[in-house]
Amino acid sequence: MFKKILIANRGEIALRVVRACRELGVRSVAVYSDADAMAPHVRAADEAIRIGPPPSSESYLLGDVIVEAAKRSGAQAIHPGYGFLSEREWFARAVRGAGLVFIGPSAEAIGAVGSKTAARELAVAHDVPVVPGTTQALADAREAAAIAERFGYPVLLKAAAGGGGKGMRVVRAPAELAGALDAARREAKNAFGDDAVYVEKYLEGPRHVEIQVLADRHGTVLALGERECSVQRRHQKMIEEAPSVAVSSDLRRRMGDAAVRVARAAGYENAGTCEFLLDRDGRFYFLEMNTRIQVEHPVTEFVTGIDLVQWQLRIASGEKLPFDDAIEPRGWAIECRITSEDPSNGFLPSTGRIEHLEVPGGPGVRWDSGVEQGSVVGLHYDPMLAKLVVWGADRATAVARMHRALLELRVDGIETSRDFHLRVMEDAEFRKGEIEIQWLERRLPSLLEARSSKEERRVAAIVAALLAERDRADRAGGESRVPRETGPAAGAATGRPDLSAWAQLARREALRDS
Ligand code: MV4
Repeated sequence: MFKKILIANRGEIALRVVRACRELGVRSVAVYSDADAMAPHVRAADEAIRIGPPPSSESYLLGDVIVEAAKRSGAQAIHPGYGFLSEREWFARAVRGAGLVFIGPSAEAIGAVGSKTAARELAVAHDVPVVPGTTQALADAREAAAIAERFGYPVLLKAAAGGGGKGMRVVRAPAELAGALDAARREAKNAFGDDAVYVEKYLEGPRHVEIQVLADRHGTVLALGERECSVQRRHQKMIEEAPSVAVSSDLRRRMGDAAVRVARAAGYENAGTCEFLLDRDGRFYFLEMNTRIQVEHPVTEFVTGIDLVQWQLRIASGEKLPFDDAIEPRGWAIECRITSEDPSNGFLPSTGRIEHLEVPGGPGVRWDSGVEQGSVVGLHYDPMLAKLVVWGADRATAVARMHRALLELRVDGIETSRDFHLRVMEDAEFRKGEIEIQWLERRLPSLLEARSSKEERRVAAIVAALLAERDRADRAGGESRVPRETGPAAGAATGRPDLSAWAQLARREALRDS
């Protein structure tokens, strides 16, 4: 095992890697930008090195600076986390070139599945189903029309270099094709510097299901089951779970075999994920392979009992995977991504200081966070503050536990996605597992106007009771135990806080039937 590694990331994933290091007796070196000088991941690591000013482009994305920091610190390996440099082929090569170990797949394996069309061709060559379509870049609208005719409308134009839904256009009729092709090309050119676009048949309302893979350098490639990631908005996942209600043992085995074939064909080593679309008839289609540890890896850890980040380090140091059989999930895990976004305001990023933080705990609860009370949340990095992950014996138990854990969570000072997640946990369709990739966007309006959660009503009832107590005390001419200075500043002019607006709201909320 390594004696010391450098973690080329920040926030919750950097802290997650520090924890794995400590359990393995490996020394950890954090890197940080000026915005993160006091961050939890920096204090948690054994050593820390400043790499630049707050913008990622001048800090966490500077591969050379990070490799230099690793060499200077005496680290033997670099863990890239997710995002930033984690899937850059050139970075994996630069790390190796500096005589260090990249904790992830080889540069060649990243290259083999890095482009959408390359991964698609690899899959086809190894009997892994893909959505019907082509891989060749379209020459012009005439060729696009001919191919669309062959597969039938609706079709989806996709950027070959694509990712995150950029350069994608649904085309429902021939008349829309030329315009959509221009738009897809322009977007692809802007985002990836490559305007190659190809055609697939468009699938309506599939689920997004992915398979976790672990591969060592001794020829063992394992599929560790699926994650259901359909609850997403604009290609940002909000909630993930393992297993998926839509995946039987038999389907799990077939999807796992397909993922293992892709990983083997790519010469894959370390942790990776194969993404699939799963249609209503249980047919699955390979989309792409992610060559990093993913945000949602804890749900797989909960249901398999396997520490994926520890295994990333073990594999990179040459250990052999000791498991060989197909692993069946035990129980159910759900993750909510707690972000500094305001769901009632179009998910606008919210910034400021976390004035007060109460973190959930108790049975089956995991809180992976890169922030703490007092942290200042700005706009330089991803809005994900923390991942709240729970485990339960079955899905209903896990949903109830997530609801309870969200009730325990309190973040003051910035807006977060917490209330939105509470409402999803209360939603009848979600509770039945009736979700697909368009579910959230379709249901968002009704989720946001859903009546306030039970907890809000409880708080309101308490406020109403306190106010009633004060009114009684006023009438009796006595001194109330409810202090007046806790009210809003509305009464500043009179010197007496005016609580009437709160009182009205509280009574209305408290009188709603539960
Ligand atoms: C699709 C599709 C429907 N039909 N391909 C979106 C990003 C990229 N990774 C692939 N994506 C999709 N490809 C065909 N032929 C629908 C999506 C899609 C999607 C996929 C996974 C997770 C979220 C999604 C949200 C919208 C569309």
